[in-house]
Amino acid sequence: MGKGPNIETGELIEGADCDHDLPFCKGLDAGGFLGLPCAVATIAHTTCNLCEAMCGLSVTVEAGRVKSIEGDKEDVFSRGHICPKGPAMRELLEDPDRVRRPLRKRECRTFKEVSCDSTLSEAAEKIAQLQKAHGNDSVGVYWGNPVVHDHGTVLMSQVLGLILGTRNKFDSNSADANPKLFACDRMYGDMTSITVPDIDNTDYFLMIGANPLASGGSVMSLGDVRGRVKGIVERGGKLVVVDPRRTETAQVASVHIPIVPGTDAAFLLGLLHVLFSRGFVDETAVENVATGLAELRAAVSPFSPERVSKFTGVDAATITRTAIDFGSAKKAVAYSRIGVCHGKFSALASYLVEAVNLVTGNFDRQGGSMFPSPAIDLSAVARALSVGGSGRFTSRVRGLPEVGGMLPCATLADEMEGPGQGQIRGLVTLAGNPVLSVPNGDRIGRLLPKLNFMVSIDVYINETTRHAQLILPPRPALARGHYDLVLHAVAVRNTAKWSEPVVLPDPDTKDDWEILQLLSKEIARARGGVSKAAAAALDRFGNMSSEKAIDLLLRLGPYGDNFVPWRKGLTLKKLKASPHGVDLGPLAPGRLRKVHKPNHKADLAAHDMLGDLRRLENEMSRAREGLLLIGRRHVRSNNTWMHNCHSLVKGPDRSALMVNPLDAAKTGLKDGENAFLTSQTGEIMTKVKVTDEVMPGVVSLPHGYGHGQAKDTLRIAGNLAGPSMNSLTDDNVVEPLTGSAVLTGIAVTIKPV
Ligand SMILES: Nc1nc2c(c(=O)[nH]1)N[C@H]1C(S)=C(S)[C@@H](COP(=O)(O)OP(=O)(O)OC[C@H]3O[C@@H](n4cnc5c(=O)[nH]c(N)nc54)[C@H](O)[C@@H]3O)O[C@H]1N2
Ligand SMILES: Nc1nc2c(c(=O)[nH]1)N[C@H]1C(S)=C(S)[C@@H](COP(=O)(O)OP(=O)(O)OC[C@H]3O[C@@H](n4cnc5c(=O)[nH]c(N)nc54)[C@H](O)[C@@H]3O)O[C@H]1N2
Ligand code: SF4
Ligand SMILES: [Mo]
Repeated sequence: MGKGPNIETGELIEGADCDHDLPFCKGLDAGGFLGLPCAVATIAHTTCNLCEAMCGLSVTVEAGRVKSIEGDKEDVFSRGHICPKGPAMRELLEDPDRVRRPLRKRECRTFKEVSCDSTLSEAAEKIAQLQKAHGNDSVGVYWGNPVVHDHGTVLMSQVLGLILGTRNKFDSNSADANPKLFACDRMYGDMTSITVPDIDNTDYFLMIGANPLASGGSVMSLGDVRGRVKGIVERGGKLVVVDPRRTETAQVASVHIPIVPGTDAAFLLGLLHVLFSRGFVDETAVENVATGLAELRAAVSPFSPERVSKFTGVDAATITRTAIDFGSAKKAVAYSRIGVCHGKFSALASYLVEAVNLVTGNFDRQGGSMFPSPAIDLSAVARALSVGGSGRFTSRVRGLPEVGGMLPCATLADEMEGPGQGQIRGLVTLAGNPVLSVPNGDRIGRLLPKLNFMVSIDVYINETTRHAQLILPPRPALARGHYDLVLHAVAVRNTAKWSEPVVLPDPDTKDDWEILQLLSKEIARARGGVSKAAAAALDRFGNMSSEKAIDLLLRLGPYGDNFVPWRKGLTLKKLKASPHGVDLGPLAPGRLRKVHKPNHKADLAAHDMLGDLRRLENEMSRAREGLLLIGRRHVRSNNTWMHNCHSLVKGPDRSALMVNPLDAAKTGLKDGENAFLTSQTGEIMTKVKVTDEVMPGVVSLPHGYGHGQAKDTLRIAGNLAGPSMNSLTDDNVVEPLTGSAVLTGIAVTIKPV
């Protein structure tokens, strides 16, 4: 027993239990002074969970409070790199607007604090009532992006999904990576067989629709983002960025190729055309690792650089040169991300990126595209939880396909609005803000108040959660243990790291894992029975700690000791002894392990993929008019939810619409003035920034703004300028194979206010 800090006030509580084993309590990292009381300033090591870069953080903790946060120079993956959001984790922890206790809505529409137990059982009763009266599908769920950033939430959200037994499950992946995962499924036979660029060893990196210097990298976890991206050019390699905007990444690249939004599939077909026609494809070598080469060659033959040039806005000579450089490089890799995943042809384009790597012999080899080998086998976890696969069922109203058991968020509003059996009457949101994130989010905002019941598991009262009757807040990230279950599986180097909590959790609070666990149990109880699979999942995970789950999965993983104890493999205990992480080595060839097609050969001619070429041909023959809207990310922002941190939003307004000087002149717009931006879906007012950063014909707006509606509960964000980009995007338009949202290349018109 010693002095324990109160996390809310930072005060030391005499006689509070201080045998909680946290590094900061015992001064372990300050030089092994075991047993020092909590009041001693110590440095604890953890991992930032805000983006995919997995940066190691060194956190100075004094009397239970976070004093400062820096990059952890000894972190095996991030090597000291952080961005401004890492230190802002302190503000997230201390933000007076962060929800700390469960809340129930009152008649007057404000919230009141209530006890956790009563909220959980109340939520469960309401859900069970609706499901008993109207069927399981009457309760919908929306899981958001931070789910991926917490191991407990990734696992336990699957259990809650099983308990609810509803088809109406939606997630942010349908506005994110699904096209890429779907392409991997078609190419390699599993949605979790995801290739990442071997950035540390490549000579030529073709980056399409991604801006890691702002985003930290995505489906390519990049510790030390700057070092790794700049490293390509510094060691004499070439970085080529294909993007309608001259982004932060394009500025450090060897070449920037501006492209008309939504046309990447045609650009890639042009590249493939040249690679085939100029003899860069070694047929024998490719046929050792892939099937369908002849079909692919035939399919790309109509798409000469000359033919795709007008549509893509990239001249034929540039396409030809890029293909020749790629084909001639010793080790080259193509990679695409959100700019491609948000296009109308997102799945096809993502597939063609894999094809470029395959036909040039850069698949599954050093410096090319490779499969990581994480300490926890994500594919095995996905199989065990029946995640994976697509098109096994479709949505009720529009018949859109599921991916990984989840339906497209672009049809969430339809399922809430469309009457009949299966209409959503109750909603559970988990770490998501669909009002700002989903295409035509305003429509979701109009429908949420009409629900019979809504419960949100979230840390803020924001544009979405303010409509809930109950809000269940989890512990903040710094007060819980952390393992990157998902991100290690898409990392450019194999590492593993467990992070202990760095501040003492308030004993009255629960983390996401516990909230989901208890809610699942309460629902099962209130319903008086659940499906066999759900009961089995609850049986397995319902009483386990999330730490225990990670230990188990590590032991079962490829470096674990469960089956071969004498190998003395990885366990949680061993990871705990290495607070800067454990390096498991560079990426290594993995085709035999990861390609689940006949003879472990990738499929270059999946019929639905090549079948989509006809739709592309149609699009290419259509006339285009007006301006095309694209999104953007800034290093000081994170989707919709980090604008309440003063350190991140201070300084210049970053929400303005970027307009090329030529378009500004045509439309009579001046820098700094306001303009109306109109699409088929809606109209917003925005400030204009005239800049040649964006190519002519394209305008760029960041997503994640539009906080005016949550002014009372997000006191910093609510006063920021900036509309929601998703007031303009159209929920009626989706990529047809995956139902993914189309969030780039939106036709808009603009006029001065
Ligand atoms: N126009 C346009 N739309 C887009 C995009 C775009 O580029 N342009 N990007 C898309 C992409 S890639 C994504 S991933 C989605 C994101 O879509 P969402 O996931 O819906 O949005 P986020 O802003 O990530 O919302 C995160 C929510 O989780 C809460 N939260 C934060 N930490 C925790 C936690 O530890 N536990 C819990 N329970 N809650 C927490 C926050 O308060 C917030 O409410 O948006 C998509 N929408
Ligand atoms: N700072 C910060 N970091 C983040 C996030 C954040 O909001 N802020 N969000 C996180 C999330 S959820 C994700 S999914 C990742 C995303 O990570 P990235 O994929 O790197 O995302 P962006 O930075 O938006 O880069 C996308 C780029 O695509 C370009 N683009 C738009 N349309 C097209 C097109 O049609 N074709 C081509 N070729 N390019 C196009 C845009 O101009 C933009 O530069 O970032 C994560 N990290
Ligand atoms: S790049 Fe920034 S937000 Fe991403 S993990 Fe590192 S510190 Fe966190
Ligand atoms: Mo995302």
